[in-house]
Amino acid sequence: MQVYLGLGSNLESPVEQLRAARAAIAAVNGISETGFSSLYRSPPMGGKEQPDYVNAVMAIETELSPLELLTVTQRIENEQGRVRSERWGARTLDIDILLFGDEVLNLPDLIVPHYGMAGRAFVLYPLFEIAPDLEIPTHGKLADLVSRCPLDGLERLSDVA
Ligand code: ROI
Repeated sequence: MQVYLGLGSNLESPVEQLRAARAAIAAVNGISETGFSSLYRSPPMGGKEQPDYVNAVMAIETELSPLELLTVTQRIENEQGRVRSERWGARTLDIDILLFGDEVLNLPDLIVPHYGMAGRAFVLYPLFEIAPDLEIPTHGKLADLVSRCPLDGLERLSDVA
């Protein structure tokens, strides 16, 4: 299954956090990396005063089920010091399952396509960079979503993670 993951960090060397997350994800049995976007800097979305984020999107091919993959992403978040304190708060690492093939999932712990992705510049632009022809289930063409989404201060940091 072709899957896209959204990665974000705004604490404790965000670039290093994303690098470590990429390596940890790619090292899992049943997952292989098929793409990785540039790194992007983005102002925090959501009210709280907090540092800018570094965001990226990773493409993987996986044999895992959606919930098996969720367990993996949560383990890696926890291993990288994620503390789930406040909603919308700063975090060392966030890994979101954006798309799972063309599946639409409404499970108690997992909603796919990711509920906020269609309006978030820090998800749409990196995703468009590595998969410009995607159709997003229930949302339509990625290219159309991007063209309707303001940059909101998003800046590309580099071409390699
Ligand atoms: N804001 C940005 N720019 N990037 C994120 O990854 C991000 N993640 C979050 C909230 C707090 C909603 N804001 C964010 O979880």
